[in-house]
Amino acid sequence: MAGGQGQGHPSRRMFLRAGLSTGTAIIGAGGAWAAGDPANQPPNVPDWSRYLGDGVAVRAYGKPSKHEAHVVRRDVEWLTASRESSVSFTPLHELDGIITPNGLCFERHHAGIAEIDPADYRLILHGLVDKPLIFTLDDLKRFPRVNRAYFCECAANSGMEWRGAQLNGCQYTHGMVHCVMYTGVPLKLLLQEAGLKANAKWLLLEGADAAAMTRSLPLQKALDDALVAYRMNGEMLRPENGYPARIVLPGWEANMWVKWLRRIEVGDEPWHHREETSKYTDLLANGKARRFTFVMDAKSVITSPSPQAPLNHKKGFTVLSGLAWSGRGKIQRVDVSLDGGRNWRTARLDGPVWDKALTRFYYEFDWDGRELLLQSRAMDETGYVQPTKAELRKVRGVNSIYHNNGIQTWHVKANGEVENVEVA
Ligand SMILES: Nc1nc2c(c(=O)[nH]1)N[C@H]1C(S)=C(S)[C@@H](COP(=O)(O)O)O[C@H]1N2
Ligand SMILES: [Mo]
Repeated sequence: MAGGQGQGHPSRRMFLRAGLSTGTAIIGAGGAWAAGDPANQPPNVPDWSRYLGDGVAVRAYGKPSKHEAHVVRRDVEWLTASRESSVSFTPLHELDGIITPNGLCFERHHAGIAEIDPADYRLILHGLVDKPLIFTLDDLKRFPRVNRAYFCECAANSGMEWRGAQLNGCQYTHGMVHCVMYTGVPLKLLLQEAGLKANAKWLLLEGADAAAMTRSLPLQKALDDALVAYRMNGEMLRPENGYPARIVLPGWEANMWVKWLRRIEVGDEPWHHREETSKYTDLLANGKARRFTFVMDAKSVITSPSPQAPLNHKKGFTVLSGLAWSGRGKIQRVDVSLDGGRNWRTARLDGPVWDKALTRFYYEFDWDGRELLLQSRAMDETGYVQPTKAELRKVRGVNSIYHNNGIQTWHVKANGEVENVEVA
């Protein structure tokens, strides 16, 4: 029967084509039904049902459908001084659930991606310890390991929005965050193996990239929930995310999540390196810079609709979706406003609500086709409520870049287009 139904029933197929091309609402009301090739649509037998497909192992490492080729990390030209010291953003508007696929996790490097041969990989642990140690990757894999999903957010996420609405899309305004399931060794176990001296208080974490990125870490966090991770979402870390091992610091700013981790020094005070003095500090209105702002406060964003994910129906049942997270624990509630913050309704959390992980929320409503000013507001289990941008500026002034967790507003126009705006 390879001849197929299309050829066998020409009159019927022509009728459907004619019906669709005149725009008659045969099925549904949306424009989406008119799209595509009617020859492949019911009741016809589509092309892809007529031939055998690729066999197994032709695609030895699976990739997304070619129709999803637009779902990629993107950068912003004016933020890209050089490829080696730059950032690419997670396409949040194209994703659902809470886990970020490995190939779509935003990347931020200061000196490009270090290409490390795992056979040559070494992690040195020294300083105020009884017994300095050098671990190979195999050594790390012989420690008891844990699996935990955590969000990782650059402190500069939304930083370009501090003085006003700027970038048109949640990929750019909020896409310096990802959430994957890490497999790794609790850092505490490595420190126990080496034995801490009584005066140990801080650690220095150093990367093996050409930037040798370094940050000071309070010992308390290291003994609490820090991991030396080597897997993300089951497979080994991607080179761009620190292969073969990186530090994971749940809820803390991503700059401290040193990738390509090569050295941990135990000391009794912080080192005051570049990334914690010149960078990753917040200049306040009084001219003083706030330092060591480790924790990422509760934040949320509506990922759809959003500027890169406009509404393509004119009114009716509409699904609003977004993400919320907090460096202080679990998300307790997310509220959504359709009118720029005048009225709030409680969104529906769906999927696991995990400690310091992205949390997915939905709000379904009947859109009357009029303009909307969409906002979301996260609350975490400590009772902290995500502030408005105005509230943030009142406390922090306008000189900041980092730690902008203000409420985002999307303006949905009557034609379904969406724009990044601020409401007074
Ligand atoms: N060794 C090293 N670690 C690093 C960096 C770096 O440039 N070198 N960048 C930091 C910054 S600023 C961020 S935001 C995160 C980004 O992690 P990701 O690339 O996995 O998203 O890594 C951090 N760890
Ligand atoms: Mo960062």
